[in-house]
Amino acid sequence: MSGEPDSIFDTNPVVLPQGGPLYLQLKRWIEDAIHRGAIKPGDALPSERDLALKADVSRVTVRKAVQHLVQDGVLIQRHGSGTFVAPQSQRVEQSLSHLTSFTEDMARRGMSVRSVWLEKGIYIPSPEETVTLGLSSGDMVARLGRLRLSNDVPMAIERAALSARILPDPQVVQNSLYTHLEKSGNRPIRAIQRIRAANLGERDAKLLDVAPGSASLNIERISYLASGRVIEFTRSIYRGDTYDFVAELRLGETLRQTGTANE
Ligand code: 16G
Repeated sequence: MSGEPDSIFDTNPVVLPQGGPLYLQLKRWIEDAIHRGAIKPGDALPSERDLALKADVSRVTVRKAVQHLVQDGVLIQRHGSGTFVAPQSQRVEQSLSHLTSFTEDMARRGMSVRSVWLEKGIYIPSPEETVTLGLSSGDMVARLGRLRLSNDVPMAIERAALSARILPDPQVVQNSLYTHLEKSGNRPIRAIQRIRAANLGERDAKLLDVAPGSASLNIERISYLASGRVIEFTRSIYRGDTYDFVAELRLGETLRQTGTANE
C-alpha cells in the first residue's frame, strides 16, 4: 500500500465541490482525491469519523457517499479491515472481428494469463447443450469452467461446453483450450457471439473481486469447425470495468453502390 494514511486531506480544510446533496459532494471529492493520486489503489480510506470531522458532514452522509462508491466499484469494503480504494484494472480493448482465444488476446498485450479451475469434467448434457452442440442421444459433454485472470486481475468467468467425442479427457487442457483444439485439428474457424449487459450476483461478483451488482458483459460464443459443425458453446461473464469490445464497421455494399450512383 502506498501513500500516507492522511494524504487524502492534503487540501486541509476539506472543500467539497458545490452542488447537489452533501453525500454526492463528498462522493465527488473522494473520486477527485483518487484521480489526483492523493489516495491510491489499495490505500485504506480514512475512518468514517475522520472523514465526517474533516469534511464537516454527518457520519450518515459519509456512509451514504461510501456506499455509492462501493456500488460503483471505486471503493471496496473488507469485513473487519475497513474500506479501500479498489485496485485499478487495466481496460482491455478486444476486437470483435477476430476469432482469438483469451490466452492469445492477453499474450499479444504482454499480459500474463492464469486460470482458476471451477469445473472440469464429463457430464450428462443439459437440453440446451444437446441442442446447441448437436449431440446425439447418449452423448456426453465436457465442461470447462474457469476464472480467467490477467496480470493477476480477475477478468472473466468462462464456462465452455464441448462434445465429449471432441474432448474425451478434459484433464488434458491445462492452459489454453484453443491450443489444445488446434493440436487435435479442431480449432474453430468461425463463431457467433451474443453480448448482453447484466449485473453481477453475489457469487460471481466475489469471484471477480467486485461489489455485488456491478456491471458485467455476458457473452455467449458458439464456435464452428470448417465443416459447419458446432465445436464450442461458451458462456463468459466479463467484468464491465475491464473490457471494451470494439467492432469495425464498414459501409454496406448496397449503400456503397447507391453512393457511387449518386455522385
Ligand atoms: C475466449 C472465448 C472463449 C474461448 C476462450 C479460449 C470470448 C468471449 N470467449 O475467452 O469462447 O473458449 O477464449 O481461451 O472471447 P483459451 O484458449 O485461452 O483457453
